Amino acid sequence: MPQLQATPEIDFQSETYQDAYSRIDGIVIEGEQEAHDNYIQLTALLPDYKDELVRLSKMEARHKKGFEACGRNLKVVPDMVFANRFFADLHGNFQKAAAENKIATCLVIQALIIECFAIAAYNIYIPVADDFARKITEGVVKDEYSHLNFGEVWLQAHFEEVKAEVEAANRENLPIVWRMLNEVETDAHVLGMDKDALVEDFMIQYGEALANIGFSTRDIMRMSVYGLTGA
Ligand code: PL3
Ligand code: FE2
Ligand code: FE2
Repeated sequence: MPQLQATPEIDFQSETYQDAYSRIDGIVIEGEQEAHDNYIQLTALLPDYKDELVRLSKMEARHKKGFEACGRNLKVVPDMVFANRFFADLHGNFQKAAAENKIATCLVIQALIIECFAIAAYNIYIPVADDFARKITEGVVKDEYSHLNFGEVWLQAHFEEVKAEVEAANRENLPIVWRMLNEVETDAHVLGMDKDALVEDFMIQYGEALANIGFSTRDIMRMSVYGLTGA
C-alpha cells in the first residue's frame, strides 16, 4: 500500500515546486550561515557573552546543515547566488553597525528581525512541508526562540541607553524586511505558504519582542508603521 500524504495537493516532485524550492532553500541556508557569522562577530562586541554566542552560532551551523539536507532530499540544488543577493542589504547594515560598535543595532538586525522572520517562516512552512523537512524545521524553530530571547534579554537590560538606537535600527531595517517578504511571496506561495500569514506571524513575534524589551504598545504601533511605510 502506498503511504498517504498529509498534504496530497502539494506535489513535491513537480518542476514548479522544485524551482521555487531552489530559491527558498537557498535563502534559508544563506540566512542560517549569516546568522552563524553574525553571532561569531558579536563575540568581539560582547566578550562577556562569548560562550553563549558561540553556542548559538553552533546551533545556526546545525540548522544550515539541516536545510541543506532538505534540499538534497528533494533533489533540489539551492540557488545561493539569489540567496546572497536576497540578504545583501541586511548583511551590509549589520557589518556597518558592527564596525561602529553598535551592539543594539546588531542585535535588532540579527536577534530580533532575522530571528522573527525565521520563526514566522518556519511556523508557516511546517504544516505544508514534506515529512523529512517538517521534522528538521520543527527542531530548528525551537532553537530560534532561544536566539530571539538572547537579544530580548540584553536589550531589555540596557533599555534606557539603547531605546533611541533600537528605534533607529527598526526604522532603517524593517522596510528591508517588507521588501524581502515581497521578493519571496511568489515562491513561498508555490510551497503552500501564504504571505499574509507570514506578515501576521512576523508582526506578532516582533511586536512581542519589542514589548518584552520595554516598549509601550503605543511605541510598538508607531514603530511597526514606520517599517510598513518606509517613512
Ligand atoms: C536564523 O536562525 C535563521 C535565518 C533564516 C531566515 C529565513 C527567512 C525565510 C524566508 C522564506 C521562508 C520559507 C521557509 C521554508 C523553509 C525551507
Ligand atoms: Fe537558525
Ligand atoms: Fe537563529
